This record gives sequence, structure tokens and C-alpha cells, in this order.
Amino acid sequence: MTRLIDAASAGELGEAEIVAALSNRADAEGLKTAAAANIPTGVIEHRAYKSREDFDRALADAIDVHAPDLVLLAGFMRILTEGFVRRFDGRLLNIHPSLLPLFPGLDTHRRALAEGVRLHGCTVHFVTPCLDHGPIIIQAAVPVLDDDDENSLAARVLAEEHRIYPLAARWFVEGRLTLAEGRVRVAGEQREAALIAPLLGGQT
Ligand code: NHR
Repeated sequence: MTRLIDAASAGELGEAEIVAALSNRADAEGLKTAAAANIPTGVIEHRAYKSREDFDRALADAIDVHAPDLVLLAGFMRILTEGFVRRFDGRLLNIHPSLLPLFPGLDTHRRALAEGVRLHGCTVHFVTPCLDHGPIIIQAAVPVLDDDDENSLAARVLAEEHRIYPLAARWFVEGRLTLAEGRVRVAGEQREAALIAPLLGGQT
């Protein structure tokens, strides 16, 4: 969330203006960053609702107050119901810390290390009711190094998350993303642009 706010301030999101920052956690770091940037913030505590449907409806209502064109999940850790996802169909994005469809769900860095993969990374995708399986917009790959632990690997992936999420948001805002048959097309980009693969030569 902090990175997206900083990106917007730096003009990296094109014409986009961040209209609100909402969280289910009052202690989310991004809320402080948002408040400091004079962006309206809100907290919708999931524990205050008796079902996922009720929480999702309250969250969706809080989002709609700001009438956003695009909704970005950033570190959001509650699985969203079909009703929520449908309400924001085609304008709800997530960034996931793995090269999907590998390692959907939680603990992706631990699982990547346990499997011994040599390539890991992150994925920005449209959110669908099927967790971490929506159409993919952009991915970044990073090497897994022999000495990596969860923290070092997570940090290498995070640096790429910070690069590709603002880029995907900018493409959306510029109207360059189209969806057909479950695949995303990015208008006016080099073919390779939606795959970021830095430093695969070996250094960190
Ligand atoms: N909701 C839908 N419908 N589809 C997606 O693709 C979603 C989603 C909600 C969140 C982010 C996701 C991630 O990229 C995300 C994608 C939380 C969990 C999870 O298991 C899984 C994936 C993601 C976020 N959450 C537990 C739950 O019961 C709670 C875990 C916790 O609180 O620590 O909701 O990683």
C-alpha cells in the first residue's frame, strides 16, 4: 500500500489518483502513509461481522463511497467471497508473491524453498472467485540463491512487487488491458514487457 501511494505521488501511475486506503487492520502501515499524503483512510474490522458475506458487503460499501475505477489488493489477507469479487469484476487486482499458478495461497517463500525451485517471483492478476487463479497481467522472476532463507527471498521478491504493481496499475488506468478468453492483452507494449526478469545472471 505504501509503495502504491508513493508511486502515485511520483506520477508513476499516470493520471491515477488514489481516492482511499482501506484495511481490515487498524495497524496497517499503509494507512499511516495514506493519512500523511492526505488520502482518506478507513478500517473495516472483519471481526465485527458475523460472516464473510457480511464483512465483504461492508467492505464493498466502504469502497463504493469513493467510486473508484480500480481496486488494488495490497497485503490484503482475507479471502473474498464471490459476491464481492463479482461487484468489482474486471477492476479488482491482486499481487501475489509467487509465479502463479505455482504456490497459490499462503507461505509462498517457505514453500518455494522447500520445493527447491531455482526461479521464484510475483504475479499481478485480476481477482476472480477462484483464489490466486485470475487472469495474469504481469510477472517478475527472481533467482533463488543457495544461501537464501525466507527473509532474503521475500526481500528479493518484494523489490519486484514494488516494480510491477505500479506498472500494472498504470496500464489499467491507461486503458491498455483487455481480457479475452481468460488471457490479458497489454496494448502498445513490447512483447517482453509483461515479464520482468532482472539479475538472472546470478548476483543478488
Ligand atoms: N479473494 C479471492 N476471491 N481471490 C483472490 O485471488 C484473492 C482473494 C483474497 C485475497 C490475496 C491472496 C494472496 O495473494 C487475495 C487473493 C489470503 C489468503 C488466505 O488464506 C490466501 C490468499 C491471499 C490472501 N487467508 C485466510 C482466510 O481465511 C486468512 C489468513 C490470515 O489471516 O493470515 O481468509 O496471497
